[in-house]
Amino acid sequence: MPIIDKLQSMEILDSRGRPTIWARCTLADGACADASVPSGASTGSAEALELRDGDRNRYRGLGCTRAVANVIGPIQERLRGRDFPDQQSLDRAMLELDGTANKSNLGANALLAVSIAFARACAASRHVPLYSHLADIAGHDGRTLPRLTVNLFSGGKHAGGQVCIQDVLLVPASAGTINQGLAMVWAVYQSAAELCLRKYNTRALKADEGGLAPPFASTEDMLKDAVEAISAAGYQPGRDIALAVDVASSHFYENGDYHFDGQRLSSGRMIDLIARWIEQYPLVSVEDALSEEDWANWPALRQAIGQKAMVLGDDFLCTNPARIRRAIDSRSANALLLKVNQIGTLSEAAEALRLARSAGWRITISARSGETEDNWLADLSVGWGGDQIKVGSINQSERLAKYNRLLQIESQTHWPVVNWPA
Ligand code: 2PG
Ligand code: MG
Repeated sequence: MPIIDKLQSMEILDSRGRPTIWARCTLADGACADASVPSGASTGSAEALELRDGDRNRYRGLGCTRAVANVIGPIQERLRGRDFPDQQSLDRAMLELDGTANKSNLGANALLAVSIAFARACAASRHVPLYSHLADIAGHDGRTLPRLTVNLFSGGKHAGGQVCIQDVLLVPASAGTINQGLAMVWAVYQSAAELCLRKYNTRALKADEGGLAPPFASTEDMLKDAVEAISAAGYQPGRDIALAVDVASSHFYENGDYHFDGQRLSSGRMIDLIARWIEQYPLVSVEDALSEEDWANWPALRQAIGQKAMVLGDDFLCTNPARIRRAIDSRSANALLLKVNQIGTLSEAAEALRLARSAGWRITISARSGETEDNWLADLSVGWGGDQIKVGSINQSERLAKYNRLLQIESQTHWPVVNWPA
């Protein structure tokens, strides 16, 4: 039985150079493991609270020393010496201690660091890989690897807003393995970098997640250029490599309108636009096409494009079981973007996963724009049977740590990549 002997924690820096939190959990049997927590920039308003210090004189208020102190102090005091037979009992104890709906007391960042470090320590104690242990937590028994969705072009909050939408991603649809998928994506990324130099006279300027971010004249150009880069790399758009987009539309939604490429679009016109993109471009997944507040129009969005593409909710759902339940009941989406730090503990994220699966939804397991070199997300994507994994681009070590871990898992298991899109 896992008894917690000690918790340690400290402030570290994420891929944007902003503070985040690291924790180490040591069990009474000597098993010991670490975890680092990522952080978003284009966050949903229903996300659990990420506790920051607020001291403007240090990291402009972004310090995480209060979250660290919560781990070493109250959380450790509550957990130390206690026996937690499973992940749920550990997470429940922390939630009770926090006592708030949005984790504003202890901080979702503090809770998640402990939640994941504990899971890893338990995996070490059982002498099983982390993905197997995570599969047990979620009650998942599949043996597949997720399909890659890799950021090619960036805009929105990750690229200084030079264009409205946040990501255009490559989906190596014909790749049978992670290894093959990465090689295909790499080739397209090189073509796209050459295209940027030729068309926009920009060197490979990279956004927060490593995507290319030239000054596109319009969003439509971003999509056209992606298709051109796929062809230039010798692949057939749609058949070999498809596209996905994160519209991240909550960030340009104001007073009921979408302020898109210099126009004001109603929800209906926004849906028409996305439906046209699906006809014109090899798009298989559309994330946050409507705002997190625009509940009334999500059912029409799903109705319009749900047969052809994943209608994926990120800011809209915030990995929050209550929001997912409402979206299932109102037939508002057909896929969940799962980010554990949006909700704060592994157990609650596992509940979100089960709920989405029970409705037959697809799952994308996602990193954040502010990441660390920790690679637990790769294990999570395998252990929880993600249909897709979204980690950002194919550069920068905080992204590559996850891809490299996926390669490692692939070489050990030889499991196939999920057959999606079929
Ligand atoms: C998103 C994520 C990852 P952030 O919107 O899907 O790309 O961004 O971590 O900034 O919320
Ligand atoms: Mg998103």
